[in-house]
Amino acid sequence: MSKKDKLLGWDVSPYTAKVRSYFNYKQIPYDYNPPSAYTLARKVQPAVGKMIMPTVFKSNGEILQDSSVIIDHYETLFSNKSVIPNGPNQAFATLFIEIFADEWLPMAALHYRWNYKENYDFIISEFGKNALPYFPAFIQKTVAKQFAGKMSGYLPILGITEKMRSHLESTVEKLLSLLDCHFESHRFLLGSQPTIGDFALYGPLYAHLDRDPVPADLIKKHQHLHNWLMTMNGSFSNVTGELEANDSVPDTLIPVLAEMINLETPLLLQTTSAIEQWAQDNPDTNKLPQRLGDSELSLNGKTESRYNLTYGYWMLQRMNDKLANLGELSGSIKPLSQSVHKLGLPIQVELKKARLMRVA
Ligand SMILES: N[C@@H](CCC(=O)N[C@@H](CS)C(=O)NCC(=O)O)C(=O)O
Repeated sequence: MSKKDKLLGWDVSPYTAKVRSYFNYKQIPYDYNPPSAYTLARKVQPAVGKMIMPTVFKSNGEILQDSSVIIDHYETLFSNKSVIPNGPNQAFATLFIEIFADEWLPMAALHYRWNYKENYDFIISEFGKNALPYFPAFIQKTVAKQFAGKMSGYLPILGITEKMRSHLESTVEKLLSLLDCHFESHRFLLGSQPTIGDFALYGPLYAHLDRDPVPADLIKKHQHLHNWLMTMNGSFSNVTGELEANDSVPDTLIPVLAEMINLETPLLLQTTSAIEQWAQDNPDTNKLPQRLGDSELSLNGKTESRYNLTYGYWMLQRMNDKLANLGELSGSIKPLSQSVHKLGLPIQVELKKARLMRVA
């Protein structure tokens, strides 16, 4: 019997791609196990609180969920080639990019997958063969449609309605061009070694935007970005370089980071304010709701209402905790980080069974 830890996830899942690429880079031995619907319902949900991926079932019986929790866990076990830099500027840059990739990019990932109808048959087939591997196609299809309905149902929850689509696309195109420009002169975000932001960014860019059939050239037309994606998709056997010296963040990454901060910080601000209010109103409750009312999404000056989701608060706290002992930010990162550092963290939370809990 295999003694390796098991990574449970599907190829269509961005957070699974994030962890898989990380494991490959760190040369962590693992088995890749796409979970069936039965495994998701009977093993994953009872263990981690939700039918969700990725999860890791360790050979010692431990079960881990949340891509960031998984990576943090293995960073303590495999401390060589750490994916979280020691310098505050580089740590801030890569951890914020992780937040952006995990929390903002799902809007783009879900939009391109579900609003381009040409993708539907492909995704239904992927969901079906993963969920019910030994069943006939017509049964796979029926079950897959239920998964599909749930996933596409996240679009309005995130504020991606008809009127926002073209603004989302132009925002994504701009970001991809900025990234392409960066990767023209740098192998990874922070030099010649990947960091956590690379893995997080790779997740949705690969698993949705590049892998889904349509739009076929969204990533591929950006040659340098596509080369980076291919490296992230491989074995990393020829990756031996280092981070930029002296905790510096490449000039070409500054506009990328600035754009990501401009897009994500207003959403985080609405989350932190709502949590502050919730904490005042509910002094005796520890379990935070997943949604605290609505917030406003703004793209190119067009606005739409969306759910004010609380999970991002935990990611922000996690970033702040990691930066706490690394020293002062400097150079062009310092002014960029100000709007992020202004975000208050009124309470301490922890992630338990896919829910945020106030730490007393
Ligand atoms: N923050 C989580 C997000 C995981 C997540 O949303 N996974 C998706 C697939 S990529 C999922 O399983 N969603 C099921 C659902 O939302 O019900 C992580 O980083 O692991």
